[in-house]
Amino acid sequence: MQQETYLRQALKNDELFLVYQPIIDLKTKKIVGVESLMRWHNSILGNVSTIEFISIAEETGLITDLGKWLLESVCQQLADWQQQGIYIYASINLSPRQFRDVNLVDIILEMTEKYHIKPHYLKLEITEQLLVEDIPSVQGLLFNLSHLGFELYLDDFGTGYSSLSYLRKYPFKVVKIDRSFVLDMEESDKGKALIKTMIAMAYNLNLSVIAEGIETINQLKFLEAENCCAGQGYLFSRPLLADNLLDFIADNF
Ligand code: G
Ligand code: G
Ligand code: MN
Ligand code: NA
Repeated sequence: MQQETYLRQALKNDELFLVYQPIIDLKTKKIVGVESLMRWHNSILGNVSTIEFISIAEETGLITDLGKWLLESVCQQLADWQQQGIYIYASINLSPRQFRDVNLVDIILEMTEKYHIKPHYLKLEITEQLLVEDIPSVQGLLFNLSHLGFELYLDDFGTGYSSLSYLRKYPFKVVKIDRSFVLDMEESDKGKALIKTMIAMAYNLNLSVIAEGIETINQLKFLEAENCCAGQGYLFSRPLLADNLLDFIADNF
């Protein structure tokens, strides 16, 4: 397993970096936040797909170190933006495996405090995969984080088994409608009905909604008509390097 060996050195060698995909308020059309996405470029392997190296990191436990690096990098970036008067939030993706580390809350607190970032500016994206096993310590961690002010976003919403009970049981603030639903929406009336229902349900539960994978004007118009609060996707922007994000913000803030 060659990639694992390289991944172990990636942190030391400064081969990981982050890109940020704008999250847009669909009413004002302004950027309100970004989703942070990890990238890896190795001189021998080239660009390794994120799904690929994240899954290696999960299997090997390297995800713990990657997670620390991610938190520090994002907090540093948020501090940098705030110094420039740019107050947007950043979300990060957390793997189930990271919740096995009881220090997760401490690390999040340590990094946000080190860079003077208020919890409100760091959103935590988790998937149902974390919740299926129904582990008490996980529930404890999630409530802990939520009470501290770190909002929980349910990622890939609709793709798992029983999202509805999770919405009742865990302190989510936002559901992120998976891009497969946004894609289906244009294909069929059933697809449209599904999105409508998901948005209405979220609002009835006092949750906010972010639609993912918006690629066309038609998708956007439909989501606007359903009062979907926020969205992200190639129609607005691909994930960007921090420098390029500044240009995007200059036009959309
Ligand atoms: O845009 P992208 O190809 O990066 O996303 C691929 C997948 O990898 C998505 O499911 C995304 O949630 C996940 N992912 C991206 N960055 C991170 C990260 O920093 N940590 C974790 N755990 N997952 C990530
Ligand atoms: O699982 P998660 O939702 O975290 O993954 C986000 C993934 O979606 C990333 O791989 C990101 O690059 C990708 N993505 C973001 N916007 C779009 C889009 O408009 N279309 C497609 N096909 N993928 C997108
Ligand atoms: Mn995500
Ligand atoms: Na998703």
